[in-house]
Amino acid sequence: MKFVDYVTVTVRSGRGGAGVVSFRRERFAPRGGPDGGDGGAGGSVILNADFHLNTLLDFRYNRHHFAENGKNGSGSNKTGKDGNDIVLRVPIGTVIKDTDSGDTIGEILVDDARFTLVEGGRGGKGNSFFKSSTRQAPKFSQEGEPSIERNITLELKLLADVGLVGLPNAGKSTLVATLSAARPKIADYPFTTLAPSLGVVKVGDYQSFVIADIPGIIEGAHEGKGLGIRFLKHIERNAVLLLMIPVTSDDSATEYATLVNELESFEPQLLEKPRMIAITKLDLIPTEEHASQVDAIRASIEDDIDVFGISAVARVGLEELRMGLWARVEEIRSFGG
Ligand SMILES: Nc1nc2c(ncn2[C@@H]2O[C@H](COP(=O)(O)OP(=O)(O)OP(=O)(O)O)[C@@H](O)[C@H]2O)c(=O)[nH]1
Ligand SMILES: [Mg+2]
Repeated sequence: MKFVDYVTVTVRSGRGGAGVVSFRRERFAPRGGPDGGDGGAGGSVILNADFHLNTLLDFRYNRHHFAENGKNGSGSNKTGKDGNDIVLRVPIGTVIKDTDSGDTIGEILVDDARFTLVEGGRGGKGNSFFKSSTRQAPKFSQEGEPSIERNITLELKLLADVGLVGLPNAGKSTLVATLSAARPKIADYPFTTLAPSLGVVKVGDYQSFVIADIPGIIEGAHEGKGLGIRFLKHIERNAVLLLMIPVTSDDSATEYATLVNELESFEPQLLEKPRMIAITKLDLIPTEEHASQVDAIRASIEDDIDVFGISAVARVGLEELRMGLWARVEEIRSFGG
């Protein structure tokens, strides 16, 4: 399955129905007053945020979204039926652009937010609308407004404070499942996670930060191998990257260098984000070796950054990691990184 975080669609509003020219017919008054009804409004195409969603994949298979036209009015002052709107569900964090101008026209930030892409055309007025004291029998009516067509690009930008970076199987999803109420899929094969998802990590009673589970990153990711790295550019600018390396790695310093190199080759600015390291799966080595092993890895890594030892399964080091991430997130929130 291919994950989609970027899609272009064509949307079209419904045209307004026409107003009509009609005159009342009564049994004893062959030519009554004007009674042509108005046309109905055309349907709009509207985006609606849904927090359950985390991909734009559905749009890949369905690129044309044309709302219904309004129906024409009819005699006896009957207004035509409005065309139905099309409501497209999108994940939170979707950025909306006009494809042809390249301008950003909106952003979906909260659940249930709505954004109208193209407004349905208004219905035209029937001839009864144009009746006045000086014009008793207007013989004209209005057309409905035409439909509007627009090419729209949707881009998913994750709003996360912390992005998890690691080779497949590093334990990213397990950490998200342990720290938050999110329940990403976890399995002992690579590329279990195919699309990013978010989890909210609580800090005390009133505060929280958002952690993004991302597909694994592999060597060559910046050239398009694997899935994960392309999502990083959609993460909020001021996010902390948590690089995750299992304690069982043959060579954690090299694994760290690989991850850093992929980040840099893909987008040098990613290295300007603050980063930290979590050595995962500590339960796979004896407890008495935890501290010394983490120290040894810390010493082998050239950068001077925070290194946390954790086991999501045995619940080791999670509080320290949570508070360490929070301290950084808070700093960035108050001082903008
Ligand atoms: N022993 C042990 N196993 C763990 C721990 N954390 C994760 N695992 C196991 O490691 C395997 C991979 O875990 P995931 O959380 O799916 O790894 P991931 O980094 O999200 O992997 P991808 O989504 O494929 O990139 C699973 O079998 C987990 O049960 C841990 O703390 N200890
Ligand atoms: Mg995963």
